[in-house]
Amino acid sequence: MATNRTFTMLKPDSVEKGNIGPILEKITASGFRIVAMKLTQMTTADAQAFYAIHKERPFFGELVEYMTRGPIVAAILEKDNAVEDFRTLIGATNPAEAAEGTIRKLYAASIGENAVHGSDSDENAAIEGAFHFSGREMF
Ligand code: IDP
Ligand code: MG
Repeated sequence: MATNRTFTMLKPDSVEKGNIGPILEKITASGFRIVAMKLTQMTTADAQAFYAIHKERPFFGELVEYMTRGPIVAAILEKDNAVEDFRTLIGATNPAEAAEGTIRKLYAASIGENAVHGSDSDENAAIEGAFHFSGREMF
């Protein structure tokens, strides 16, 4: 995957609250092109693998429960400086600390249920995109 791409998930709380449309509107209005996208649901094994880096953290079990409780929207996004610009657009992990106008400030309930995922590096964007999509699903 090229380094001008990032990976996102609109997490189960965003889907439950009917926020898919408003969040996608904000993403595309911010200049991101949708390269791949689908509604899907992670299994427990999927979430444990996706978040393996956090497996020793005290919130790991809670995180896996949350991320598997309903469908998500997974997507690969393209823009110059995609990883960094998307992290800016979503805001801090804790919505209480997220900047005004960011997706987490607008749509997240708490540090645990924080509406969206954004890759933290080009390397992880490629790994995470490949976790959810085959080459035939990327445009
Ligand atoms: P990030 O999503 O902003 O990159 P990470 O530190 O990578 O944040 O954490 C991954 C996810 O784990 C967060 O998005 C959030 O859903 C959850 N999480 C992080 N910290 C906490 C916490 O202190 N309590 C509960 N859940 C947390
Ligand atoms: Mg992270």
